Amino acid sequence: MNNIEVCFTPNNYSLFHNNDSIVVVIDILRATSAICTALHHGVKEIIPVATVEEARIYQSKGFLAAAERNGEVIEGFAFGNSPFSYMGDEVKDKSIVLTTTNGTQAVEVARKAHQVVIGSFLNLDVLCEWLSKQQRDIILLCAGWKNKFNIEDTIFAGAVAQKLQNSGKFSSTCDSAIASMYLYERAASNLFDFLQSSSHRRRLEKLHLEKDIRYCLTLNTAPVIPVLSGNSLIRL
Ligand code: 3SL
Repeated sequence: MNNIEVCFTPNNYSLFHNNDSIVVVIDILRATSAICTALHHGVKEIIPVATVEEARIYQSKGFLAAAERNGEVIEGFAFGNSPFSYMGDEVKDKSIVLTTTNGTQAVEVARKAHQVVIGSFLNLDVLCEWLSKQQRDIILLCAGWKNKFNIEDTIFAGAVAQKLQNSGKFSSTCDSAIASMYLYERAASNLFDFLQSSSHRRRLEKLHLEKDIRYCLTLNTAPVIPVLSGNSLIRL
């Protein structure tokens, strides 16, 4: 029986790290949803970087680069974090450097794990099916918001934890995993409504990004598993 744990914020990750575990990085609104969308729509690789400065260095070497902070595109970059920016012919077969407020920071802290994969509602079933065959402990790492807890990442962690437990191959004595599953059970029938008063839904709505929120909460529309290979996230 393998173990599932949920880490609510990147700054707690050192308490969970284990060289043998698979880490699933989760930033539902919107980084990990954008990454799944990109690889599903034919982007060759996403190179996640922690800082805008690193993204600018890649950009100066000719890379296509995307940068977001606080939900907005940083001046001088082609685009930010909207999944809709990663669907067209202009990004197909391209390598894209990406930095975001929380999602790419979470990838950074997990780099030394046995394997790092990306989770979102857009790849929920295919991800769970793959995880259930790996015979490894799983850490579900929520990107949160600037190292604070957030609801949407936790709900997704609960969805994965519940599916893995139902496979009969995993168990959990981790209170954050148990709490995540309770939250998912309450939210599952209408994710968008459940998030009505959540901080990031409100933040993105102020930026007129309701369409992005609704898309990021759809199930299984980008059924790929992005995996960290060297410095790049590629399709498994
Ligand atoms: O924090 C992140 O990585 C982003 O997903 C935040 S936002 O949705 O672009 O505001």
